[in-house]
Amino acid sequence: MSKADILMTAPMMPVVIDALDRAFNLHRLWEHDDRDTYLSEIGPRIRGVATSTLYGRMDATLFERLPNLEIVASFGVGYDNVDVAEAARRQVIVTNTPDVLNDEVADLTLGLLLATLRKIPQADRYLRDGRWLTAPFPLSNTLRGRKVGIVGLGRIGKAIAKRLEGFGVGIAYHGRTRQEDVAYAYHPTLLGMAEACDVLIAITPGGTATKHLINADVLKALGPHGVLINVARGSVVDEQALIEALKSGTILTAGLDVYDDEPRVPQELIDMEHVVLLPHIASGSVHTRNAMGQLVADNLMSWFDGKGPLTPVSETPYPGNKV
Ligand code: NAP
Ligand code: 8YV
Repeated sequence: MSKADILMTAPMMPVVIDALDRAFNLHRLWEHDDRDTYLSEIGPRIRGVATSTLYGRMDATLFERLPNLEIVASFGVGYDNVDVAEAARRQVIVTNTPDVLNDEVADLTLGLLLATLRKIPQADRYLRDGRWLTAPFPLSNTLRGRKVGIVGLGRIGKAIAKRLEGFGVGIAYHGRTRQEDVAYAYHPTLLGMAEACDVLIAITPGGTATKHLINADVLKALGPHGVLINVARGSVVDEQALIEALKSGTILTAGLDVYDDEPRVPQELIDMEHVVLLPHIASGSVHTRNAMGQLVADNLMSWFDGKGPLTPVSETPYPGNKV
């Protein structure tokens, strides 16, 4: 039987490229300077796409060039890089990489929270600059006595909450629906939760539904002792309002892993000594990225073996899959 033609939109890890090279005719879009001519030539043959949240969007224009597309396997649990409405309209299945990254992202979130409050990167810089030789590092803020509000108590949000339990802090959550099987305090409004908490951790999907969910009003409600941790998507926070809030002392500090226009980060944030900025690394260990990559390959292989997708997203469900 002939192998299916798969398009990879940007370079992925060797685990994915090797697996797909073995099982399919793999076409590497990024190796072609004249993308338009290349797509005209191979587009009609393409039945599957492997794409990533890291590079470009799988948008309506690209769907248009792939008239026989059956499945898009996206690397990452968030899939705001894929126009899922367009995929659904064309009856194309979209898959993501849920669960295999929950613990890694939750570990990093706790690390970022502690780094932000206890000023771990600043203390490291202090020692390297030789400043310890003249005076001890100034005392820091604390996690002690705080109440943490999780914005989005999903798979990763729950893994974060479980870790927070070990730190002995209060835990609350906000989402569109109350979850009957969890004991944490539910806040039907984000404003209400921000008023009741002094740490917010954002871990929702990106996209239009959550755009600027955390805005100037929410930051004001969080207050001058408040800390924002964003490991969701840059779009979830009004970045300009956050910069203003950090400058004016409306909130105390922030720890960010994600930004509006990655990999570009506003100079105003970079210039602030009291915030902690990470380059979108929450799932970025070799172990977890390999597991995510394997799931991309497994979704495509399962589909072309006639066994259906393993992890289709809810907007493009597949009979027999529980999404
Ligand atoms: P999930 O299981 O689908 O959980 C998403 C949560 O967000 C749900 O609890 C949902 O609750 C809530 N939510 C959705 N829309 C909302 C809205 N409009 N307002 C308030 N809450 C909303 O997803 P997950 O696997 O935990 O992943 C969550 C997200 O984390 C991903 O989509 C991605 O954007 C981000 N992420 C980032 C990194 C990183 O490297 N920084 C890594 C992994 C994931 P309701 O349905 O009740 O509203
Ligand atoms: C990855 C992520 O950094 O899974 C997600 O939604 O944001 C991260 O795990 C990203 O997907 C890499 O492309």
